Amino acid sequence: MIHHPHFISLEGGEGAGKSSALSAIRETLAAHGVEVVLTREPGGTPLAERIRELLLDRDGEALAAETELLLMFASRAQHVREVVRPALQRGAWVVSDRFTDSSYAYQGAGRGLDPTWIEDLERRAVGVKPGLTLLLDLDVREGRARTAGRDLWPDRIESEQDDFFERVRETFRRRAQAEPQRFRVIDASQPVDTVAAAVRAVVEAWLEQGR
Ligand code: Z5A
Repeated sequence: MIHHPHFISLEGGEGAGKSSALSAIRETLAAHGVEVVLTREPGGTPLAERIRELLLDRDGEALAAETELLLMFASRAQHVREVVRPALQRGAWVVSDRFTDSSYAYQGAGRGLDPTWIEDLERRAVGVKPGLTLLLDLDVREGRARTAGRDLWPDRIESEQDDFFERVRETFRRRAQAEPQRFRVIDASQPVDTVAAAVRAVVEAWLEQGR
């Protein structure tokens, strides 16, 4: 498993504020004159975006947890080969809105699937980890309150209950504790500008460390 220093992922629960954090990461990197590829999961390539539609469609056939996990990894395998690796190989930085940590949190803890199965898929189908992962940590109810007005038609995963999202949050936090060299946890309950400043400081420190 390669930890690539130019690969950054952003994780967190619903409504944690990933959109403005992504902008802060992109602006900080761009100010240093590097090429930045912004991408997301599930998705990031035309085929992976089609898989995303299957995954989030709340009106379609019910998805078995195992199907959901395998579709997440089908999307990721394509994304890694078509976007992530080629960009890293040409010297660009890649910033992904979610990556494999989300599968441990949502399909592992949320759906109750065996994490050793996820580890195996990660090793065989992905092979790369972000060097840096920013976790926007936020109380579940606060996050859901933020998106309540926006999500009049919540997607399949957003329609889950609070206990599902509590397990997701707990797993992100445990993973961050277990890998402090990769994760930086940011308190996402702070005002938008404060969160953005914290994100910029983390990325600046990461760039400095890589010099
Ligand atoms: N998923 C999975 O299950 N397994 C996997 O392996 C992967 C993903 C990769 C799609 O992801 C779903 O796929 C996701 C996990 C699952 N499902 N869920 N739930 P997504 O990233 O597209 O969906 P999301 O996480 O639900 O995105 P989101 O709800 O849009 O969250 P966000 O990007 O963090 O939210 P935002 O748009 O930046 O902010 C939400 C609102 O809060 C907005 O009105 C902001 O103005 C407001 N906001 C933001 N920051 C603040 C602060 N600091 N204070 C007050 N208000 C704020």
